[in-house]
Order: sequence, then structure tokens, then C-alpha cells
Amino acid sequence: MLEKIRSKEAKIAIIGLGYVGLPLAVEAAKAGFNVLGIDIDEKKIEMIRNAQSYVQDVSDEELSACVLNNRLHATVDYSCVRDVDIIDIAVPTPLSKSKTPDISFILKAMESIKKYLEPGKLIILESTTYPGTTRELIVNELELIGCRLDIDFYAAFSPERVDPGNPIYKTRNTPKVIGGASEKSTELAEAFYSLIVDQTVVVNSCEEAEMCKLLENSFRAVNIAFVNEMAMMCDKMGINVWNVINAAKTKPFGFMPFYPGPGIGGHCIPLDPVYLSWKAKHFGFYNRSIELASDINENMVDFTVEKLFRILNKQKKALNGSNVLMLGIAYKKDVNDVRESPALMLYEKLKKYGSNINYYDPLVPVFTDQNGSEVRSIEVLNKSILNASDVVLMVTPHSGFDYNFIFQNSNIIFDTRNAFEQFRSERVEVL
Ligand code: SAJ
Repeated sequence: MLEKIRSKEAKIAIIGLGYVGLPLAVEAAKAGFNVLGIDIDEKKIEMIRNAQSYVQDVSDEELSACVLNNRLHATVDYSCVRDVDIIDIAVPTPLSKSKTPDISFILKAMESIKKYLEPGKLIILESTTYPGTTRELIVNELELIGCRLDIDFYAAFSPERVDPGNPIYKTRNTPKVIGGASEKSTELAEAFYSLIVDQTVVVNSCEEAEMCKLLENSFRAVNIAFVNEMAMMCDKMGINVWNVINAAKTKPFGFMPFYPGPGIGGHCIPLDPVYLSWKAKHFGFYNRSIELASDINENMVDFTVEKLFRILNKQKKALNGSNVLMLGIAYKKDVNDVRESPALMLYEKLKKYGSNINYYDPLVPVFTDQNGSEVRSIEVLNKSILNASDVVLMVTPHSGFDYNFIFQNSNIIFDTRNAFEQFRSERVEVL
């Protein structure tokens, strides 16, 4: 197997062709491997076959190069895993409605793999998940049907570190952590990744690799929560928290800036820490910092609404009946993704309190509200819309906004991201 990998004769299957799987498939194909992309979504398969990329970080040109030189094939047919040597699973790991890990996509992938498993394959899991998943859902499951680790199969975990839209760090130049269920598994997985990424980082087990990813993202969630709490404290004390952070970050060591906001969104930061705290409870450990961080971050929507009430109150206006224009609905700057975006909850609450709420987001022309109705962005941000707004609520500071135009034509701006920092004015209130 090691020789097959080193000579790039090993055939690769990537299961799950989303923002993680498709870039990984393209990198493996570019490195010279024969790659089979497997996904349950026929539309994705069709687009790959036509070299039409649906992932921000993969261009049509690089996709077409892999497809045309026959390095990358896409299919919905799981039985093809029979003929590959390495199976790399990059399927979603969301939260269930009751905020517990939903590993159903991994389970479904493993059910299909088990059906067509031939001896000698390396199975790698990339989906972010709680420590123990690789051993429980891959190793133990295969041993239950008589397969033996290091004899009939190998298994490893390597966390995805894809940051969609990041202009600097892509799949190839982001260090790749790798931890196997056995030494041989680690060696094989490292041999594979060393051919498709610039730097590999080997750890001693799949549990260490799983935990590493959760540490990375829990670190962010807890620090964002801490600075959100600072924001609420500074609000009480009449101190501008943004000026305080900007001053603190001049410290050249021992400090890393995080910024307050109306909450946290995306497919990673709100979810990953919950995977960790959920698993920790099985060991009788209650992870207070993560639980508290989740509470604080989720509470920021209510804090933002409460501060909006106060800002309107200063104008002797009620939220009920006021015209509120929300700028940005995506979960973070310069992305078109609304998953877990706090702006969605903010929109629903402002609507519930009777405001005439509209939004403008050039990257998100439409979204589906909690009742399943389509809500459309206003088409053009013009003077009359800004003038008619009792408050312009800055939620997601896309680079494409004309901040000067907005400032000049707005009455009051409630800026939850300090995006109007350059316009020091009574008309701009910050979170
Ligand atoms: N946020 C704040 N304050 C901050 C930073 C973020 O409120 O100081 C909010 C954002 O607005 C967003 C949420 O938190 O709603 C998450 O933001 P993020 O910057 O963590 O962006 P994500 O969710 O795209 O996180 C990804 C992660 N990448 C992977 O998991 C591979 C994360 O580990 C990266 O650090 C992050 O991108 C990044 O640095 O951009």
C-alpha cells in the first residue's frame, strides 16, 4: 500500500463533495492521483462532469483540468469504492434540533462503504467530530464484521481546515494534522497527504487529531464569547469597547484580538464546541467554558435588540412601527452563506416586535425565513431608502458596501461591527 501511495498508483475516493471534499479531490487529482468523487447530490455530480465549480475556492479552470485529463471522476454510485485504495470521508457533521451531534451522514457513508469494502483499504475521516468517532464508527464497526485493523483495513482522522474564501490559506498550503488508529494507519495517511499538501503534522492517535480540531474552534468560540461579554460590560459602563480592543491589540505579545458582534454563525464555530462538550459529559466532565460561551454568544442577538430599543428610545421612537434597514444577512463578511447566521434570528425578532424591517445584502439576494417564506434583499441601496430608515443596522460588514454613501444618507446607524469607525459621529452608535 505504501508503494502504491508513493507511486501515486493508489486510487482515491472522496466521499462528500462540498466546500471540503471538492477542493481536496482537486488537490489529489492535481498531485497526480486518480480520484473518484462520490456524493449523493446528482446536481453536484453533473456540475463536476461539466467542470462547473459550485465551491468558491475551486475555479472552473482547475476543475476542468482534472476532469479533462481523466484524473477526477464524479459519481453517486458508492459501489465504486470497491476499486479504490483510499477512502476519504468529508461529509457534514451538523447539530440535531436538540443541539446534539448529528453523525448520521458519517453513519450513512460507513453503511455504504461496508457493503463494498475489499481488504487493504485506508479509510480517513475529515469531518469535524467528537474524539472517539473514528475508533467507534470506523474501527469498531469494521471489526464487528470480522475485519482486522492493520490487516484488512487502516483508519485515520485528519481534520478539515478549510476557511471558505480565505485569500491566503487553501487546502494545499494549510498544515494538515493526521492521527491514525494505529501506527501503520498513521504512516499510510501521512504518506498520502504529504503528496497533496505542503506540510503534514502527525499526532499519536485519531483521538488527538479529533481533539485538535475541536480545540482550534472552541478556542475561537470561547474568546468571541469573552469579548462579547466585555462589550456588554462596557455598554453598562459607557465605555467604547472597540477603542479598548484596538488599544489592547497594540500589545505585541500575549494578546490576540477578537471582536464583539450580534452572535456567531457559520458551519464550524457555533457547532464544533458543542460536539466536544457533549462528548465530555459521557466522561462525567461538564465543560463550563464552552457551555457558558454558547450561552453568551447566543444571547448577543437579544442584547443587540435591547440596545436597538434604547437607541430608538433616545429618538422618542418605538421599535414597533419604525423603519429598520439591516445591512448584511450572511454569517460573516464577504461570504454568501447564511448558515447559523445571527442576522437571521435578529431579522425574525425585529419583525416580531413590529418594526418595518428590510435587509440589503448584495451577496445574499434571498433567504428563507423561519416560516419557510422567501425574503428578498432590497435591490438597490439608494438615498431615499436610507433617509426613510429610522435606524440603519450594520450586521455584516461586506467590503462591497459604500460606507461613505451610507453614512452621509442615514439618520442613525447602529453599527454592531464598528464598520463605520472612521465616521466618528453622534449618529453612529456601536454595539
Ligand atoms: N466572529 C465574531 N468575532 C470575532 C470573530 C468571528 O463575532 O472576533 C463571528 C463571525 O462573524 C462569524 C462567526 O464568529 O459569525 C465565525 O467566524 P469565523 O471567523 O470563525 O469564521 P468561520 O466560521 O468561517 O470559521 C472558519 C474556521 N475554519 C475551520 O474550521 C477550518 C475557523 O477555524 C477559522 O479560524 C475561521 O474560518 C477564520 O479564521 O476565518
